[in-house]
Amino acid sequence: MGAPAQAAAGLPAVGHSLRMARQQMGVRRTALTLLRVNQKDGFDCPGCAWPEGDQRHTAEFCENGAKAVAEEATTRRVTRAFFASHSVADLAERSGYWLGQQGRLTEPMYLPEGGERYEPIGWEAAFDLIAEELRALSSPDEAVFYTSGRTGNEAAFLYQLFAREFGTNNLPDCSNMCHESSGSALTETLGVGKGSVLLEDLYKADLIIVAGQNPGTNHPRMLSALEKAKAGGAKIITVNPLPEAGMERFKNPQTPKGLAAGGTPLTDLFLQIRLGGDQALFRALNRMLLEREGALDEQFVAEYTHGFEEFAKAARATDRDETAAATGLEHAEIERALEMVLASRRTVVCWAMGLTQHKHSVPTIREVVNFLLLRGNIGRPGAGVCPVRGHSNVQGDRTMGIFERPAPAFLDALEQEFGFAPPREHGLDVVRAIRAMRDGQAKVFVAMGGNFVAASPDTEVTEDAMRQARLTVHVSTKLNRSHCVTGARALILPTLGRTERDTQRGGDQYVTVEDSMGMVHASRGRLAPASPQLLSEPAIVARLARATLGAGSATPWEEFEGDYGLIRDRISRVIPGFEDFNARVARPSGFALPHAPRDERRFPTATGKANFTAAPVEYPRVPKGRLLLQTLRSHDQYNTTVYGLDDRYRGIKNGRRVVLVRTEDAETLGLADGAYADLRSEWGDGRERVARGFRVVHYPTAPGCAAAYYPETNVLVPLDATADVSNTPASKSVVISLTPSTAE
Ligand SMILES: Nc1nc2c(c(=O)[nH]1)N[C@H]1C(S)=C(S)[C@@H](COP(=O)(O)OP(=O)(O)OC[C@H]3O[C@@H](n4cnc5c(=O)[nH]c(N)nc54)[C@H](O)[C@@H]3O)O[C@H]1N2
Ligand SMILES: Nc1nc2c(c(=O)[nH]1)N[C@H]1C(S)=C(S)[C@@H](COP(=O)(O)OP(=O)(O)OC[C@H]3O[C@@H](n4cnc5c(=O)[nH]c(N)nc54)[C@H](O)[C@@H]3O)O[C@H]1N2
Ligand SMILES: [Mo]
Repeated sequence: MGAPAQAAAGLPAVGHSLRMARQQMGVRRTALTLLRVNQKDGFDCPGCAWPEGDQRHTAEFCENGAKAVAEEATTRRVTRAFFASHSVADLAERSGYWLGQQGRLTEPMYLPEGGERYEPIGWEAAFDLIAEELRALSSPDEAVFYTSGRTGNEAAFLYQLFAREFGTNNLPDCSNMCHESSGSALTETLGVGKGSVLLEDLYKADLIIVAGQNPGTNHPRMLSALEKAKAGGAKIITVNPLPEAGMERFKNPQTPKGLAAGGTPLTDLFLQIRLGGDQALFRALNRMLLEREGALDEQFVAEYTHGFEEFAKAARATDRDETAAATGLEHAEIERALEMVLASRRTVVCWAMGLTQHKHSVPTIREVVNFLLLRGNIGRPGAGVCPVRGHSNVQGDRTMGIFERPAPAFLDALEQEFGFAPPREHGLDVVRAIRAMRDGQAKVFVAMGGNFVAASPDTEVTEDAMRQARLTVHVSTKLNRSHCVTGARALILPTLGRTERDTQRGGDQYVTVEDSMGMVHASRGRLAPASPQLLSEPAIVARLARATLGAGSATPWEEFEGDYGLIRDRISRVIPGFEDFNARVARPSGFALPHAPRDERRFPTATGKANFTAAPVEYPRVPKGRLLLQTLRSHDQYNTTVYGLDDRYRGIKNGRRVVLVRTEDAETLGLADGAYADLRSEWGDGRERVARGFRVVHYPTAPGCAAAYYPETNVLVPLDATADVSNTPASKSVVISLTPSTAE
């Protein structure tokens, strides 16, 4: 443990990324690969969903993007000999970090019922086996088709098409655990469940509020955008229980000044809020705006919105004591924020998991919308909502129909185009899928990427649920925990990554992705595949569909596999905004999807207007002697993939079992800096949830709050502790007790 860093990026970041890349790929491959990241003729960085913009640097990637690329383009390999020498029981004892370090998967592997190790299996035998299990189900709804957000648009479209032709809407995805609360809140209030700003809008903004997000680690290229916005005169308010290095100062590795000097201070006002206090904060700001003469954009409110009176009544009733209790902020701090809000004509609010993973996340994000509506900050250049997405194509997957609650219009379009009747009942999301497996109602689990058992809440419950399944199938690039905790039978289907050349009958293929701001563009891999036996994701889905649906399907699966352009033709006829898809995506920068509120101040909601909402203010109540725990990412991981054991910006080295607690709180509990403690979750359903042997780190987080890394702390997040409406696990507000213990 050392002192937390005061600045992010700069030369150390360049050094770290190159060292990590060299260890995995060697010098030549490192240079060839990294120079292709996010270039117009290259591949989309598998790191995050932050957009590229039109002017690109030769090195258009960040430290963590380089790690994501190195993780995939590694020259290490997992072969059949590896599986022969490691039983599944042996693998289940290993850490996620160790599993990932073994390298790329190279051929399909099968774990037979009662078997101790995975054995090689041919592709056709693997598809026949899945088809046989699927057809044996008493209802298609006994199958679950999960997706993680790296899957390209073409594979995602085919995957949902297959699931629906098979007969189910059971299409849970990582979004259910991620930005589902944003989608729910934005669809209801603005009519579109996506962000309303483009990169240019950030540069035009007067004020950018970054709430519940750690871009220095999770979206490092966003720091360059914030730096540029500041150069154009924008102010930045950061709302976070933790002082995060990236938001303090940024040393841009793309500029000589950034490399040499102290970098740019980004945050003008830091509001160190309590976990879960954001709805109260925005409500308080809204009340103050209502009280201030001339603060509202009255014309906008009158012309474009609905529900103002009811909202204003609720907001005027806001109580100062409640705001203080919920946020932990001084009234004067909120007043300073208010002055900055009033000085701004164009305001953007950016957020990520700090706002989406609480019980009251949906009303929190609705309150952000109220805040922006009051001053007409939707559908104006330089203003809007900016939920910053995680996985590089998570937004695109949803656009392609990966959703357990598809809109009727989408299903109508599928029916029209493909001539079958898609199921209309809603399917299972992540939490409901776990319950269904636990209760024996879902029996086959297929995952298009991801690491379901490690990413999902309530690890023990989820792992037991997985073991109840008849068959679990994972389409993966790397080994992970989900391959070790399986149903009665299991398959690992190895697939191509973004960086790799994808050659089909119709020649070399590219795929397309959509970034966090609704820009769609092509992604082309150049590296030779990690093994000649890999199949692409579209090929895997197409072959699985043929094996399962057989002559019963009129869909030309084989042709789709040979030429992804044919898939894009179909997408262009089913999904609005993709007209003339093949031609438009051939342009070097791709194209922007339409967004009615942003483009024309049109709000396709139930009322036809932008909706103000008036929910009661909620915030987590923590019993005396307990802390509120958030589970978050270190600087050296990508979700469940651990790159290394350091969290450089937070000053933590060589260990992940740590819990960050404010000094005064730790001392009250009798826990010295560096002491060991057990974390016990308090949910009250009689089940013990403990994470043992964590080191306590005295750290300047907000009072009463604690932080520890995910996925290790998913054992503490109860399956039933979810956000209202969106059903997202509340992994940023877990009530815990901390008791002294010893190292595990
Ligand atoms: N290198 C790297 N990049 C990634 C990922 C990765 O794991 N590694 N993951 C990707 C994915 S899928 C996602 S979704 C994104 C995640 O990106 P983030 O949302 O930035 O990820 P977290 O680490 O969960 O950080 C949550 C941040 O919100 C703050 N926070 C927590 N609770 C609250 C709260 O109640 N109020 C406020 N105001 N702040 C709060 C935390 O202190 C922290 O700074 O990153 C994506 N990019
Ligand atoms: N407690 C807690 N839990 C959380 C969160 C939290 O903040 N706290 N965050 C949640 C969030 S925001 C998310 S998005 C989820 C993430 O949940 P997931 O998306 O399920 O998890 P990842 O760790 O991103 O998945 C990594 C695996 O994906 C596979 N993979 C990588 N690239 C590819 C590819 O190109 N194709 C295929 N087929 N497979 C590939 C590799 O095998 C790798 O092991 O976790 C959620 N869980
Ligand atoms: Mo995410």
